[in-house]
Amino acid sequence: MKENSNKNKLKDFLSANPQKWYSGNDLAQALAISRTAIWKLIKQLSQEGLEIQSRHHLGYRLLLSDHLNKTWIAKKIKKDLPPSRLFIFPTIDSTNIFAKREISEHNDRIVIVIADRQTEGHGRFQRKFYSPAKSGLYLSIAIPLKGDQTVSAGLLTTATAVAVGRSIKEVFGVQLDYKWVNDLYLSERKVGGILTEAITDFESNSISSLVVGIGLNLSLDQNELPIDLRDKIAGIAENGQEKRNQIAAAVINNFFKLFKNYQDGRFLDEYRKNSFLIGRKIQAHSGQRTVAGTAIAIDDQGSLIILEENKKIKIQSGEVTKVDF
Ligand code: BT5
Repeated sequence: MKENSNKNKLKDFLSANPQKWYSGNDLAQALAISRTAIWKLIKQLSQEGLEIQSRHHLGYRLLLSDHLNKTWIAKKIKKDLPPSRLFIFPTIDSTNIFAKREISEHNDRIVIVIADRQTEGHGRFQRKFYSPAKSGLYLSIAIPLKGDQTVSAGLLTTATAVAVGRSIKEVFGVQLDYKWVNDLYLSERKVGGILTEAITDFESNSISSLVVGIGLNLSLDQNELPIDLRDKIAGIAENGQEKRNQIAAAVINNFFKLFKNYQDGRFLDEYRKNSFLIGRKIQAHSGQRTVAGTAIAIDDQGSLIILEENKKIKIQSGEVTKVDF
């Protein structure tokens, strides 16, 4: 039992400053145990999959690689974030499913959930979202709403896209393209998507919470991809998965920064600037309706405006199914 708690203490200690070297002596002092005990614990932690490097004159350090690091992410999430609970899983059915369940049971705090792999990752209309291990970031944020808070789905999804775009720019130095409304592209390949869902309170018939799911391919093995996705999707960077922790923290911080005032739509210019639909001939579906024409604008509610035979048509929800490049 004691050994277990020392093991967790050591894990937390190393995780608080990944990449930093600690001598065996420093660690022994910090945990008030012997250097031999430290050595044994390091061995155990390594066997459990934690990447700990050891060097003769330097000591030990935790590598901040593709291992999702809860302590590190929690530390990087800005202190002014609303009260939240953070969950990290090696494998889960779907982070959106988990977040929905958690927020339905405890509607008092935000739920943030990240997984290394999803077995039932999905997009809109229950379409499968390919979510293999050690490749991407699968993250959901569930937010309880106060009775009088209104929701604008178009603005929430576009704001989330901008939050992800800013994060990718910060960490990888590249700018994503947005394909209205929830798709994230890089060099004409889809590299991620957003799934926003609302939970309705049956009695008051109002939205009690929101769930925003973000799936990002950080690096994908093209040879492993399902055939139907091979020419369509890609990863953001070679070895991109090594920056998963940074990306996770950046996405969470940027999301909440925008979420505070997302309904003012001030971020929309950034979305428009990086939308690759404007000016292109497209086909879109909204409910039963198909619209074909030129995408001419994204309005102040995040709706897509299409010029079809000289008539301006506004699409509030739906999706673009064809784009002429
Ligand atoms: C989306 O749906 O693109 C939103 C995906 C949201 C996934 C996140 S992951 C965390 C959270 N938990 C979940 O279960 N979901 C969210 P949609 O626009 O419907 O696009 C789905 C289509 O994207 C599929 O039919 C494929 O064509 C394509 N696709 C599948 N896997 C993909 C991947 N890994 N990367 C890019 N495109 C993919």
